[in-house]
Amino acid sequence: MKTIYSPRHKGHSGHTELAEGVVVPGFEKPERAEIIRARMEETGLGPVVAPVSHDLARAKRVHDAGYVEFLGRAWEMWRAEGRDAPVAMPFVFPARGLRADVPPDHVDGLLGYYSFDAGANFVAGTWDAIQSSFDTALTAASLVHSGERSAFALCRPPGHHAGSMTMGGYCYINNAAVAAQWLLDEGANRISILDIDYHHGNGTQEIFYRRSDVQLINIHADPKEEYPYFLGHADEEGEGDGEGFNHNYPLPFGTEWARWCEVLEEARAKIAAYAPDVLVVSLGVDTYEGDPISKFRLQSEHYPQIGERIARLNLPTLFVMEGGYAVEAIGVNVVGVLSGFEGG
Ligand code: SP5
Ligand code: ZN
Repeated sequence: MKTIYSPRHKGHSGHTELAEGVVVPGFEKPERAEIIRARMEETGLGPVVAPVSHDLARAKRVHDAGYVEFLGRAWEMWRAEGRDAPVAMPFVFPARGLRADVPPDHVDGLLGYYSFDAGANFVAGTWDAIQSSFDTALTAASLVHSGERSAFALCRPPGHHAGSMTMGGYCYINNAAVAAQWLLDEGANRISILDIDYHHGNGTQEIFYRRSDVQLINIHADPKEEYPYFLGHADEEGEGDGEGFNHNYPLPFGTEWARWCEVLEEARAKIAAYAPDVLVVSLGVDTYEGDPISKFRLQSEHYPQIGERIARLNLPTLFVMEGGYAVEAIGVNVVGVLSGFEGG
């Protein structure tokens, strides 16, 4: 299996986030991708290759055009205010009772207008990293489209929290959604997205909620007690044409392999019944017991078993990197899934 990777992700570093009332270094940091790449090379599972540049028009197939353009301008607008702060972050949001239909002109207003939380911040290299992550997803998608059984998009920053016009949760462009749309535009009829990140993929759900050409399955911590709190309940089944094509499996804190795996089997049955042309896996390993921000209890030995079970669907499969913050184990866990898939 080829891994698509670009060192340009490293420009997105040095940012901070709010956690438990304190500004702390971002959990979503460059070491994550570097450790995964090193592990991939060490295990010899396949070559690591650079992405090919793609037109941002492909991002605008699932994102608002003004939103994508703002992502490209945010850092220079921040600098134009004469600020020295190395991190641009929002602090005001168009929540209930405020107008969400008029984009402001000022960068502080725009950062909040296009965000659902304060978790997607900008430093000087962020936009370049976002573009490389987008290119990585589409380059991997094109490998699968041209007949490879699988590919791994080592995307950083991740994407599944990014909605059609909202960033948040470390995500800006929704790489899995952009890849799924690209595959449809290139001739696929149906795509399944299996999101196994610990957090609900609210952005991907929002993007495809009214569509029947993308089946979305999410296995995640119950939003009643975990981030992103405001989407991911079991009764969200899709709307309009999308009715019945969205499946959420919220699970409690402390969920262990036995239960998680039962749910994976339900997900596999749903995917098999839908019979997609391609399976896109939003691959987060923040389900790991040692994850610093998460509360499931999967162990490293379980990740190859996830890969094996996904492989048994016997579908062209695109893995897209999402979360996972236990850097000491992230390489073993991610490459565990991929090697389980290759062996299965
Ligand atoms: C892609 C992805 O996995 N995004 C996750 C975004 C989670 N944002 C909220 C993090 C809350 C962190 N709480 C810190 C607890 C430390 N003990
Ligand atoms: Zn996550």
